[in-house]
Amino acid sequence: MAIKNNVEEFKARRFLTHAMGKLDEDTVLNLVRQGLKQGVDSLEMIEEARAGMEKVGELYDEGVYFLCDLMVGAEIFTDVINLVLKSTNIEPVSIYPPIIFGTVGGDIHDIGKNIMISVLKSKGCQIYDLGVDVPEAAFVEAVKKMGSPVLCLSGLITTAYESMKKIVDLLEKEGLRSQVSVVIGGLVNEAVKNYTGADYWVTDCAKGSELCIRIMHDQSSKQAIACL
Ligand code: B12
Repeated sequence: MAIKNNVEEFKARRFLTHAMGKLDEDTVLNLVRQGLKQGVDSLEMIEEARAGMEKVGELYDEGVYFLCDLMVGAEIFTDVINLVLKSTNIEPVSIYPPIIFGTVGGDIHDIGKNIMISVLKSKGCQIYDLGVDVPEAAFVEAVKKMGSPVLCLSGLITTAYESMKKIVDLLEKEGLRSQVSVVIGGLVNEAVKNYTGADYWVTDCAKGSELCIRIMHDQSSKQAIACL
């Protein structure tokens, strides 16, 4: 039965963010199990846990947490994702070319990338995952080879922005820019989008998957019209 009472629902969500921020693994996993049983939306739970990870990052910044704590956070978050994904069981069946995805050069953060990929797969998309710390040219080669209308770049450290910009410049140089929409995610915002020359920025996996599917759909409609 879904949580009916708004106040209770609100409290449960705050608890998840709070427990994640405190790296309280048992509480986090129990809240997620309970949420799954009660029919709470999986993507919303992921977002609540992600907000807790932001807190972990802030405490690391303030010198309260250390690198090992970031790693513990990453492990708990991965357990959350595994729990949530066990409850969705959809095989990818896509009529579109694969979406190209990767964490850009110099950056090894991949939790967000992997979540986005799992969500997209659960919605029937095919993904070509280039992994982490991917050189700029590899993204451009993949766009050329696969003819995908969507290129997804993940980046969480400031140096990642330079790499994203180089990828967009390289796409331009190779004459591929107009055929592919560049979507960036991770620690990004409007200013980063403008700096890098990307088309869209996203920090929410539900919005990210809707956006990618919409782009693929629009692109294929355009191609169909061009063939008439
Ligand atoms: C976990 C973590 C780590 C783990 C990463 C494990 C892993 N396998 O990814 C470890 C411990 C390895 C790590 C290492 C480092 N980290 Co770190 N890390 C974090 C932390 C706490 C959480 C990141 C995370 O996983 N969040 C949860 C995920 C789900 O959120 P997300 O990535 O934003 O993804 C969501 C959306 O953005 C979206 N998304 C993500 N990508 C994309 C792409 C597309 C196309 C779309 C549509 C959507 C999308 O999908 C997700 C949906 O929920 C952040 C703090 C923070 N505020 O984010 C610091 C943080 C990113 N790390 C930081 C730093 C400094 C480092 C290190 C340099 C530390 C060091 N001294 O070595 C190294 C970096 C090494 C490198 N070269 O990359 C800084 C970066 C600061 C900066 N501005 O440059 C942060 C912000 C911490 C801080 N406040 O100081 N880190």
